Amino acid sequence: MKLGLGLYRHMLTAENYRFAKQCGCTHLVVHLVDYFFQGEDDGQNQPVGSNAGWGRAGDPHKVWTYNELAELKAQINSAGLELFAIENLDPAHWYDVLLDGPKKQEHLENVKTIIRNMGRVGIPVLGYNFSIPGVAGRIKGPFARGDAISVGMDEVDQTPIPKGMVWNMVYDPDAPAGTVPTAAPEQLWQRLSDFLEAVVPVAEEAGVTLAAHPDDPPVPMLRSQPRLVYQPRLYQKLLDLKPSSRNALEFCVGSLAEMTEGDIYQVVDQHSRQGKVVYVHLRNVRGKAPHYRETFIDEGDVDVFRVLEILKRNQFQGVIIPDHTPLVECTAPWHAGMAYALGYLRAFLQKLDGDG
Ligand SMILES: [Mn+2]
Repeated sequence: MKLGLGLYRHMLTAENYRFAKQCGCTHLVVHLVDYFFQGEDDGQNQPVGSNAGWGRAGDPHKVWTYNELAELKAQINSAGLELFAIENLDPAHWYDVLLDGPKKQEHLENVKTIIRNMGRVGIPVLGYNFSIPGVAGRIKGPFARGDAISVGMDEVDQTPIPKGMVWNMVYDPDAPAGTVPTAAPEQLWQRLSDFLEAVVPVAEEAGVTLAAHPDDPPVPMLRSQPRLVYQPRLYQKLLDLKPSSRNALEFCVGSLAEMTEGDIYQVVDQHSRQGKVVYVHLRNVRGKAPHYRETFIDEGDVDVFRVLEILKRNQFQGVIIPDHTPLVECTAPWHAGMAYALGYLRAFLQKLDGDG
């Protein structure tokens, strides 16, 4: 098991690479989508946003190129770290895959191009979240120990999504008035199936693994749109839709633990035994959707050491990252939160692995 850190786009700096290295990480998971562009959040916490979304999506005509990915990888490697995964696609590049819109074929080609570029550069994993509303409808507050600012949920926001927005980001600010029509759950599964059918063969050829994040927050409807993986059993449905070693999971322990069905330890065991866990978002949480709070890693409902023991027993070889943490009050709240979680995880990993 390897320890890693997830970095948002604006955090892709030499200083943060050294921070990760100093905290004991060997691997990075990077976000190339700028969730904070023209948004309300300041980039010092995970994006939360409002009904207006996180911010503006990227440039629809600028799919991530071989050169920029190669340069990013070189910078990370020169800091003594491995670039393990790119997490999330930009809504600007694939909105009509999610919405089944007129540009669907073009947008599937965008995803294929990104996967081929990643394969050529040698970035092994693409994390994605197949969701119309995306990560939306959560609240921020002093929910963690010592009133540390964290994220949670109290009620399910069913405000319809305005046209021009998907995955909680605005891809077309000039879209006509109106809202995105509610899809039927079967339609959404069909869209996922179309996506996997088109993209998995390319991933197989490129040597890139697709890793699916479950719904965050895990509720069956959000912003009047159906969701895919809001209970643990639906993760298996996603895998069964397109059996391939390149169709796998970005395994979010926090989101899975927030689900009302299933047992988190059984879910960890099932998918790590299958070899379907590519990388792990490891955070803690108190409560179940739609009433839960993200907590410090050592204070929620999840026995984190038990999760790590199961992963170890099933010979999980991938990367573990802290996902989100509450903000620790000081001059660098995000970094302090991550350093705290990384130290906690590293202690357990050393104990389990005898890994110096
Ligand atoms: Mn997650």
